[in-house]
Amino acid sequence: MIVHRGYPLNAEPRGEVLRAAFITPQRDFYIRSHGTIPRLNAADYRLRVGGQGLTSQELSLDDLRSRFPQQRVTAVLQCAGNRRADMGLVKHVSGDAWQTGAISNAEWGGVSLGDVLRAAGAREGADLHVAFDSHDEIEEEGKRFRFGVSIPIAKALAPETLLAFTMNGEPLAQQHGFPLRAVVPGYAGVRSPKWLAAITVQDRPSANRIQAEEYMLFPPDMTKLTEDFGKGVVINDMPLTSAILEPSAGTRLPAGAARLRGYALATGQAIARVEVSGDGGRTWAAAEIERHADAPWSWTFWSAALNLPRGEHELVVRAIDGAGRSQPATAEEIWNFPGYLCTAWHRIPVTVG
Ligand SMILES: Nc1nc2c(c(=O)[nH]1)N[C@H]1C(S)=C(S)[C@@H](COP(=O)(O)O)O[C@H]1N2
Ligand SMILES: [Mo]
Repeated sequence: MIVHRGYPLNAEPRGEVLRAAFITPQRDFYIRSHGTIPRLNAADYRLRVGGQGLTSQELSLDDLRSRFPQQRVTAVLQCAGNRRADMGLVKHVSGDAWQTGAISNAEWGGVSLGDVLRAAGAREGADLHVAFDSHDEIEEEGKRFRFGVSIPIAKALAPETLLAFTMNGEPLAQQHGFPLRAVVPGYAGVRSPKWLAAITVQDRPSANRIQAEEYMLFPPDMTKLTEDFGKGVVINDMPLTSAILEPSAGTRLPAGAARLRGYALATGQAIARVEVSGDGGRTWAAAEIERHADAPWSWTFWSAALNLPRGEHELVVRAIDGAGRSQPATAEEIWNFPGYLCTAWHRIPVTVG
């Protein structure tokens, strides 16, 4: 793992490790934490559920398992800061310099959040939000608080959204939210809270700092000094993206055919095509789709062979979705000071010969 920070623990797998398995083993799955990693006891764990129109309840893990049907969903979790390092090459950005690995794919097992909410009396309502409170303690800019976020109730009731207790058939590891976390497929990783304490249906988004002041897309002319949360767009759905995981940036390759491998991802949609370039994006060739997403929230693995002459080259990848949309060419045109949603064509320098 590339460890960006030991506390709070933030680490990502190296490209070739991430590319080695379509379903990422827990030991290789990226870790993004904002504070403590709580040690919770499964036997006396209770989840509080309540809020507007709901009968308040406290549910044990056994209650969840016995009262609701088991669900499994294969879904990518991706941090909104994935590939922030590329945006930092344009101009300074705040936050950890994630490379291409603040993303992983798992088969999540648990119960449907919608089933649990409906059983407590929840009904769809245009302006309702589902707020999550977690057990971990965070300290930021002199303030101490517990992690909390929210999602619109429509997404909370959607069939893909889970309360998960397993990853790839094993109990969640402590750093991934043991014993229970939410998994909100297609949304930025931040909306999938770990170590859940309480779920509340309410008429407004969570007032927690993580929801109200972070993970927002700000206009390009805004800086930390002129920060205005009223002008931020809450990051929920993740945009189309792709990356080269092999070779890694700066590699020296033998002359001849080079093999490129990576991932591509479109939220809840199929990837129509992946294209690669060996000359900085002047000419392109179609990559092979090595493994289709085969589930709406999973990623696609692609690979391509490029014949490269001796010298310095910039390898590039971009993905195209079913509506013909692609990614922005440069990080410059999407730069924002917290370095979120860096979905520019992924470019890596290599030397051949
Ligand atoms: N309670 C809690 N949930 C959390 C976080 C956290 O710090 N605390 N980090 C969020 C962010 S920003 C991301 S990207 C994902 C990362 O999940 P992982 O560490 O299991 O990969 O968890 C989200 N859920
Ligand atoms: Mo994140």
